[in-house]
Amino acid sequence: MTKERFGLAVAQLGPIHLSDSRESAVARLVEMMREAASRGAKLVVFPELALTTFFPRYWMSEEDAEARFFEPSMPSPVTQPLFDLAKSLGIGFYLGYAERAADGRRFNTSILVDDQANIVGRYRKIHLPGHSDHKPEAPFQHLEKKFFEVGNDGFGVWPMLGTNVGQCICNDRRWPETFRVMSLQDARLVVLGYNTPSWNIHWTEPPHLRMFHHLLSMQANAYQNALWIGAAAKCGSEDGFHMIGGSAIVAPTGEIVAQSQSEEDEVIFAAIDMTLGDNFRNHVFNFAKHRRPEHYGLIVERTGVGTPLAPQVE
Ligand code: CDT
Repeated sequence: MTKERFGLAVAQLGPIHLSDSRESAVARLVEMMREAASRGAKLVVFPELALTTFFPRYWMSEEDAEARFFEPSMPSPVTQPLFDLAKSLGIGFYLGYAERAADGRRFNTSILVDDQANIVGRYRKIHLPGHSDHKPEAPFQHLEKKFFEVGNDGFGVWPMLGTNVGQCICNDRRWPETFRVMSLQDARLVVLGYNTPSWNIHWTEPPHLRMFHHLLSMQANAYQNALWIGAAAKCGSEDGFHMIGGSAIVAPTGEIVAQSQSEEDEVIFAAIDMTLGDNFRNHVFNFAKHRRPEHYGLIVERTGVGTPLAPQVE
């Protein structure tokens, strides 16, 4: 592998059922971390909420959810083997989990851990999808707005493993602002985990569009920000509730260089060229030269449509 190449692995998880223990989830992550390291990975990306089933699909009280699915510390006794193995193999990782903070607040969180098992970056999910009320008519719930607060750390980028790594979580990948805020901090690689149900409870959407929009979002954002993206699914049927796979490594060209083939535990790998984005960064997406922030004010002034339009020219 030449000096410029960065070994990136994405470790997709198949289903985690309600009855599965956190220990069994960690054992699966440990096994995939070993495989990632054996294939030359410097960093392995695990999914969103990787230690439990995707519990926001179930109606329950916040207290119940907290007792059953949240981590009050990280590393925790149950995740310590992951940190120990990362250190002994010299590999970094991204991990998503439900965080109960010291002040009692709850977040949908991910961390970046370096090859010495130090937590170097924490991200708390900002674009929380779903609802907070009970929808008994729906086939399942999507209660992220009930169980989690909106993240309060912003979108960060961390120097690690010889490059600049940004992180986000699932629904964030559909929003161009997520990636632009990170690319303005010189992110070269953005990693994320996701749990994307195959059915939309809010409107009828053919399942094939779920995969299309997932890949479209990442391909467009990788290209428009000249960065690499590594995205890890938790997928397959969790107790009868199906979620899409499609874990992928996407290049700054917008091309997919690796994609999972199953809906099970599966490691994908690419030796990625960290110079591949340079042409885009230096030319078509030379931000310093071509961006026009004086015309982008509405991006931060308006949440949505509804305030007055631009004055009409007579
Ligand atoms: N976990 C998560 O954020 N899931 C959402 C489902 C939203 S429905 C469009 C996602 O964006 O995949």
